[in-house]
Amino acid sequence: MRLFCLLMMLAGGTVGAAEPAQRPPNIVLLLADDIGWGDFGCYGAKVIPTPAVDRLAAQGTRFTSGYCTSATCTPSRYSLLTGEYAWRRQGTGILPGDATMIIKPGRPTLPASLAKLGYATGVVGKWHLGLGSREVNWNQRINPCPNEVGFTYSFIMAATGDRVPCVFVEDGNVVNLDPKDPIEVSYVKPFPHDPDLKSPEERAKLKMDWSMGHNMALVNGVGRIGWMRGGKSAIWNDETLGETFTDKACAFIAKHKDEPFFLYYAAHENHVPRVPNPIHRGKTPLGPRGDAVVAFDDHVDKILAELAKHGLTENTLVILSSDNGPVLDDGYRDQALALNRKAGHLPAGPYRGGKYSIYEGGTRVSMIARWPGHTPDGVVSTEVVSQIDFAASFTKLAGGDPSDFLKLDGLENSQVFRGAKSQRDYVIEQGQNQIAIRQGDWKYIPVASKKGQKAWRAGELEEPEREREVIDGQMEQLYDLSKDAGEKHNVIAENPEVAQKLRTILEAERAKGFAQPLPR
Ligand code: NG6
Ligand code: CA
Repeated sequence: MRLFCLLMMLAGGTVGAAEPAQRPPNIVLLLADDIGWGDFGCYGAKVIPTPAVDRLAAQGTRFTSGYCTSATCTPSRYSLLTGEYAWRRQGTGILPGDATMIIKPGRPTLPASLAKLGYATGVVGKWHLGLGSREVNWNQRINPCPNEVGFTYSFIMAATGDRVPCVFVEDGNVVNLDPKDPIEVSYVKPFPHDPDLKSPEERAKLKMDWSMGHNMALVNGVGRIGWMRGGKSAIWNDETLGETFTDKACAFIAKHKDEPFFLYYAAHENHVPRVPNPIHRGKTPLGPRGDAVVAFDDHVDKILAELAKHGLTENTLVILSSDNGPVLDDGYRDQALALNRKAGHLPAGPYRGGKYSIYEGGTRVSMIARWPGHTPDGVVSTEVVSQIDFAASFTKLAGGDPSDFLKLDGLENSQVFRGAKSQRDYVIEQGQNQIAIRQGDWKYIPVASKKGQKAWRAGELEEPEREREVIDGQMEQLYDLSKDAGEKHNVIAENPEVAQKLRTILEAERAKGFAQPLPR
């Protein structure tokens, strides 16, 4: 804020009288969890009512080639906040709930860059980038937490809803913790008296049964990954998680309405375990997964209403996207697979694969931008937009110098939100243990590592009729997305020059840094 005031004074403005139009735009990033390209009405969903997201799209620009950087959460969010592709670094895969922080304090990050420009920077929701620098003591202030890497405010869950500890952490402190009932967390072994959730008797008592993993700690009647004990008064309520995050997001907006702010609403509704609030239950024929998308839409509506209430709609760039593609059975028996089949709902739209996958469904996600008077409204754009460029682009929009983010992977692509052509020539997509490249109409996928092939086969559970091609992962693939959006016809034999061109770019990118140790 101080720097912003100074800049305003140098520019001849009077800080106290700053009209919203004179100040740099607020930026609100609404990042869904595991919501696919095809899950919103404006992207073609027929059985999920999403009026708020659809309205946002109608008031702004809806991109059909919007990308997150990775088909799972941790690497995707790492890239979003640092502007560096996660596959360049070891230790950026899906993290347990007791992992140490993988973004080193002092590194340039998107929030730190905006905070330096005087923005209030808040993260509310799912973190999943680790906390602390050694084994976390949940009963003291956790350091580093998001506040040490650029957020001026944080209200988060440490990892995911299916990982312990199931508590909120606000500015580094566990919320509602009773010091007489300290929290202990273990990802190695259960605590004495933990029930065995693999036994039929204990399974029968669960509120939602597990299908894979998720049979360690019992919290609120649901099995989780990892064990915890203590902290009873701090345990969250799964049904109202989304509402709690929304309330905190709205409170952040209200508190900072008179200064520029960046809000990263890291939604969690659609991630397992999907336990929607009863108010959203039954809103779709898809069971908890569809209802969770409705819940997300409802929370988006509330956040947008909060902006409007304070007269901030005009001077706020709202970006809506997702951290990775969709998944149906992600470890709990919530009927998603059967109900989606029955209703004919395609969560990744026309694209193949989903979460974990190297195919388009893994990383091509919703991408909507609204900034009245700047972003063309009611437009559908085919320009390529990637979350890898958010750090550079938002810094530029905030009036800063994006050069920290331009050294390796980021591009200053902010004009794409104003209707200009994208600066991005190609995107690199990351699946489980694999990277691929899309340039223009073409998508090139190299042979997968052994680990990557294994992950591929796991995907088979979900879409047997589409995933059964035996070549998957075991040979190079090239797809012409203009004719074959679903990546079904490998045309590498017919187009060796195209394949060679893309292979060369991808190899050059790998040569710039691949699986290097994290900066420590
Ligand atoms: C997987 C979990 C899945 C989910 C995912 C992370 C099992 C069997 N599967 O390992 O349930 O938690 O990790 O999702 O445990 S993400 O969106 O945060 O990347
Ligand atoms: Ca996710």
